[in-house]
Order: sequence, then C-alpha cells, then structure tokens
Amino acid sequence: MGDLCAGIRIAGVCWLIAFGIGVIAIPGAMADLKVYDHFDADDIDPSWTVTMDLVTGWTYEVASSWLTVSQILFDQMHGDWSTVALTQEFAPLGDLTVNLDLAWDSAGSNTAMQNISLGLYDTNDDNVIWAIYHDAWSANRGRVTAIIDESIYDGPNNLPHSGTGSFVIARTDGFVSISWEGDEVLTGTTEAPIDRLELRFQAGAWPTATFGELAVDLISCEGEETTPVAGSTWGNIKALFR
Ligand SMILES: [Ca+2]
Repeated sequence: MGDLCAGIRIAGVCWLIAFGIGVIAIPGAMADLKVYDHFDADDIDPSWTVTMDLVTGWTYEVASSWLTVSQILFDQMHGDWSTVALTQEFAPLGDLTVNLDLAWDSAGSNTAMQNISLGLYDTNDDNVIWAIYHDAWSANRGRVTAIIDESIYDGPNNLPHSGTGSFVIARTDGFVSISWEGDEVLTGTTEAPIDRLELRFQAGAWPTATFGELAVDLISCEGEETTPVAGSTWGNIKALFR
C-alpha cells in the first residue's frame, strides 16, 4: 500500500506539472480573431478600407447578412480586371484560419467575367495565399482557383451559372491547406507572416464580357500572432490577378 500511495503521489505531481504546462501553454495557443464580418449592418463596416483600380463606380448593397455587388463600372475596355478591394490590416499571424462564404450569379450566361478573390498578404506586401471564385473567360463558366506561394490549383470551368461556396484557408506551422466546399484543393508551405487580408470584387473589362452579381455572406480571419524574421524573402505572384 505504501508503494502504491507513493505511486499515486508521483502520478499526482506529474499530472500537476502537466496541467501547469497546459495552463501556461493555453494563452499562446489561443487564436486572435482579427477579421470577422457577417455583413449584418446596413453598410460596409468602417473597419474595411475600400479601394478601386480601373473602376469609375460600383453598385452594392449590405442587407440580410450579405454584401452584394451588382455593378462594377469602368470607362474603357482596358482588357484587365476592374477591381474593388476591401482591405483590413492586423498584427502578423503565423498559424491562421480564414473562412469565406460567397455566392455568384452569372445571369445564366457564360459571358460573365467576374471574380471574388481573397488574398492574404505577408509583411513584405507580397500576396502569398489566394482563394478565388474565378470566371476569367467570356466563353466558359467559372472555376475555383487557389494559390499558395508559387503553387496554383486551377479547377475545371464547370461551376454553375449561379451558386454558393465556402473557402477555408488553414495554416499550421507553415503548412497551408485551401479547401472549397469541404474538399481540399491545394496544399503548400509558406511561413510568411500574414498581416493583411484583401477581399476583391472584379469585373472583366472585355468587349464580350458581362457582369452578373457577386456576394459575400461571411469573412473571418483568426490566428496566432508571430514575429516577422528580418531579411526574409517570399514568393511574389502579385501580377497574376491584376
Ligand atoms: Ca464566364
């Protein structure tokens, strides 16, 4: 009995140590919610910075928990994307989880050229992770595109003319996974600290292109803050979707 009690005491001490370590470790393991918008207000939340590129105006509505974009205007057929971007900046993140719930409507036609892009930028201002509802052709339907550093997944042009979908981007210890509708479409590695999120709505300024409707129901980003390493360089694929 004496030996057993000694064993219990030793085990108790071990559990106490383990519990103590666990308690100490918990604050570092908790993710900070950096971005969360369910678009429950009646206009775009002031936490977003709205910028436009090759755009002369746009029509949008925030209602019923959706941000819906029905028009992106441009003054010439410049052959590039006309972009409205919503941006938020935050302290650099290592491990992170990003959710994007979206919807699109091509008005029943392949001619729509329109994107909803979610980009994550690192502290060197390079956009290293992308998840995109991507309708880049006036002859085809849209597709899913995902990018991690210099790795790209381009899905088939078989998305329906209208629909909804969810992206999840998750990174743990530099390993990144991008999922669409619960299916992993691309994995890769990048340890680049992320400190900016950009949500883009784009229309193709192309003579045969049309624009339907783009909408976002939810966007969130949570993660663990990290310290950028001075002098690091990360892949730059900035030009791909501009
Ligand atoms: Ca199309």
